[in-house]
Amino acid sequence: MAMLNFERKYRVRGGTLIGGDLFDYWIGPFYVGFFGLLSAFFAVAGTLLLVYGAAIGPTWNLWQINIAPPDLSYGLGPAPLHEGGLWQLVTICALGAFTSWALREVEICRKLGMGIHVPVAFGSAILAYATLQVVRPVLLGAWGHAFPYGIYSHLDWVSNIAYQYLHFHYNPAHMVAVTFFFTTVLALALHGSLVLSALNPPKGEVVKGAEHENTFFRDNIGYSIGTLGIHRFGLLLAVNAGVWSAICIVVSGPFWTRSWTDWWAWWLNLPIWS
Ligand code: UQ1
Repeated sequence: MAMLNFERKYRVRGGTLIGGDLFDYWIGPFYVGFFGLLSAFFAVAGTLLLVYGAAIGPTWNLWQINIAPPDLSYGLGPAPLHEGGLWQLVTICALGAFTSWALREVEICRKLGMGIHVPVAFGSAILAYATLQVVRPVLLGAWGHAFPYGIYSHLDWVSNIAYQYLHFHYNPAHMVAVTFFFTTVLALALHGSLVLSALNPPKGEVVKGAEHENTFFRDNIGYSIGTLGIHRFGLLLAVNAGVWSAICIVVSGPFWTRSWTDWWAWWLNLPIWS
């Protein structure tokens, strides 16, 4: 891909977190950096380990390939390669790739003199993954509590954990997380459609701007959050979806072991009913 002529101006030196100028270069359109190389290394290593796991497994059926965590009896110790050790290495590679990618984003932000909002937002997704695969298993005392790497197997894991708490949808933090996910989708649909409606008018009509966007929502619901505000609101919604996902799974087991329907007994037990 050819470098756009204005890009030269933005390909500035420095802003790296480690290594100085050593890896401060681009390959085609991509910034490399120390964390770019590290992220690529972990991604390739993790993928090869998954392919190896599939090769020693019983099937090449893409839906049924399964790289499982160690048995609960291994606790938090290292497991033999073919008995969950692969899963442990893949998890290290995944976390290495995700955090390196976030730090590469930070380096790009620093080069451009921008805020680090994008890597912080990505951080909420990394947090949710790390909570599922590391924090909760550590609190429960075994890697076997983490989910397996496989299309059907991870779905079965989710289903089984959900039934372990009878009705997972009664988990109040899960309710909050789901609400944030849906509200994120609503906000992006409203924002995307509003911007397209203003910038892509019917043939022959002049392009509209922020005044029209504000007026649409003032006419419609009596309030406009504004063109900067909608992006702050979207970030708040999306980050909270990740954070509440982490909360809803980390409380399940380490802090609440019974049915999530039982948790609501606090409501029935309020003294106001007697
Ligand atoms: C909005 O008010 C606004 O400001 C003009 C936008 O900016 C382009 C938007 O995209 C959206 C969706 C809204 C409406 C959102 C709320 C929360 C009132």
